[in-house]
Amino acid sequence: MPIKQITLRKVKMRLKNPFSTSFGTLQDKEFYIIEAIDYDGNHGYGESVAFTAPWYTEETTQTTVHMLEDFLIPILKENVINHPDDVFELFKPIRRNNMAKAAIEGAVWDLYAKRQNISLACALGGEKKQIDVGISIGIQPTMKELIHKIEHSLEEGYKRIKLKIKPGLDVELLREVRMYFPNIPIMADGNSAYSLEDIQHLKKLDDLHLMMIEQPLGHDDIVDHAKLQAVIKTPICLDESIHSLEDVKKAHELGSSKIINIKIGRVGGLSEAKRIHDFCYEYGIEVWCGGMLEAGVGRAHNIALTTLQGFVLPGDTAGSSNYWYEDIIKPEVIVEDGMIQVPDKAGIGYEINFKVLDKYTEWAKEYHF
Ligand code: OSB
Ligand code: MG
Repeated sequence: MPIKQITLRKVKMRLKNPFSTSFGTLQDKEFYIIEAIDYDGNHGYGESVAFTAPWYTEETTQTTVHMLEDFLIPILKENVINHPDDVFELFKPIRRNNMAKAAIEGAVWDLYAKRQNISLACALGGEKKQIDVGISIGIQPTMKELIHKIEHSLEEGYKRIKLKIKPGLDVELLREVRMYFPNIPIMADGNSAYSLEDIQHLKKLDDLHLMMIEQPLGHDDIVDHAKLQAVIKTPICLDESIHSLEDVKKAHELGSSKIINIKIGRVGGLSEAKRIHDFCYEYGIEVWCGGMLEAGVGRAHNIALTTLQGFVLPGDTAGSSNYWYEDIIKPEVIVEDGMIQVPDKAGIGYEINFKVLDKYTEWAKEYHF
């Protein structure tokens, strides 16, 4: 799979609505689009997901470009790649920096699928033709706005509602939401805002029949989560704590969670994401695809991954219009009746909308191999 050129683009796009979590508010998304070009004129695309500040994981947009330019692109240049899985192996000597690795590996996966003239979903072994979709709603300024957002999301057909919580805006808030919507599928995401000292408080969540509570405790913890899971009925889902298949195996052994949120960027790419999926499928651990407020390229990768059979729960792969006034792909990702139809065209299955991409591109650089 000889690569002729890598193009790196720095992109900045404003979200329609600021997104607030227990760790802060995000208004502008800055990311890189990586394009891998072969000698036959095929173009593969990947998108980086790290934010500008390291509050979700340690990576940032700046660490991403450092890794790409000074380590990862040179490794691709110096080595022969026969299959996208090789990229993960080649990047192994570089510790962590999973989001930077995933961005470039994603471009290679798309290129690989396009060279075979098959969809990325098919290249990964996914068979679903449509996927169920949920929506993640950030912390809202008032209860009225939150209820309004939920109503709107239900009208659009989203199959489960994820609400961000933080100390002071949790049990009471969810209880009130439950009074308005007694039966809808709701889950809560704590984004590591709690500790074991909150155990009595978190136990109160059990009365609210939530689908799950996502990452309530430390961003790097699996031990305390196991202690919490032992005393609450609500299933725990790990997000921030999972960076690899090894992490999943250890969390499973300890009983730290019943569900795993798989994010391609957080685990270092599609190859590892697929391995995690395969392990979870074998051991009966439910998985779903998480989101990082991606633009169209990253979203397309998430959709392809979700076609694997073990993705039994709706993911955070909402439609383009939930995030952007205009997306960098065409067609944009559309959610109908809470589902996305998986494109069957080669690779990610969506065209790049260069008119939009160029508009939001701050700079671009080419690396000739
Ligand atoms: O914890 O899953 C999270 C967004 C930014 C950082 C972390 C998270 C999220 C989301 C939104 O929940 C997911 C999405 O809609 O892309
Ligand atoms: Mg989360």
